[in-house]
Amino acid sequence: MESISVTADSGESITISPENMGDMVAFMSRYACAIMEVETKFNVLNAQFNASKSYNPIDTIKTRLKTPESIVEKLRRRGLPLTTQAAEDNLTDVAGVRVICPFVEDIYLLADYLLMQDDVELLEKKDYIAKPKGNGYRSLHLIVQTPVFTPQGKTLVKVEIQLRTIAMEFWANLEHRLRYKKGLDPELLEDLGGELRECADICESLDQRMGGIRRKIEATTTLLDAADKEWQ
Ligand code: 0O2
Repeated sequence: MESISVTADSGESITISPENMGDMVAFMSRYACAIMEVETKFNVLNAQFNASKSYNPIDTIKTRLKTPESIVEKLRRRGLPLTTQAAEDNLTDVAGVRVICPFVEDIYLLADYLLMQDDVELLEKKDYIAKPKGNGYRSLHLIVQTPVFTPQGKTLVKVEIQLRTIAMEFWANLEHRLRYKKGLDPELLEDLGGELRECADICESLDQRMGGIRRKIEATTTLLDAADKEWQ
């Protein structure tokens, strides 16, 4: 087997020798498996809510495994050794799971039920819904650790989970495009940033109003259900 070269967007590259290749493959595979574990946990929660309440708190789940190129870039940026051990010890976003929910309440409900599970350990929580970022970004971020069973035994693997509503996802995707757009006129960049800030407020107010409507519908449904039962 020949050495392979991994080149980051910045142009910097590292060469992975055949001896280290197995280590790299095992490393990536552990994170891919941790993504599967966490994604399954959310799918199971969604199925259980569907069975007990005829309601799906999850609209979509997206997953992403960081590429070796961006792992190298992040390690270099932080001045860390370019090793899988350094990545394991210092990077929390090699495995990413994004859960998109219809309503804000669903986000906290899912986070609570996930963290109740005894094989999920919360390492860090950033609530950008309670405290949005200056640019308007909102989402709930959890860094968790969960076991992955390999032929060599059990390893604990970190996964970054982002929970957000459909409106937050819509906003974040557009803002992400702006953030990575190269060569934009600074004045236009500032204008668009300002517009996005306003859109973030609109998204927040939309999430609140939609949640309010849903609560009213549910209260009515419960009353109607009770009335239906009386006539059976
Ligand atoms: P990408 O391209 O989506 O992967 P760290 O993750 O350790 O580097 P940080 O900034 O403390 O550092 O983590 P944080 O705030 O939890 O953000 C991690 C990820 O959340 C980001 O990953 C984005 O996916 C998302 N995010 C955070 N802030 C914003 C924001 O202002 N706008 C958008 N659109 N997304 C955001 P990456 O690696 O930055 O980007």
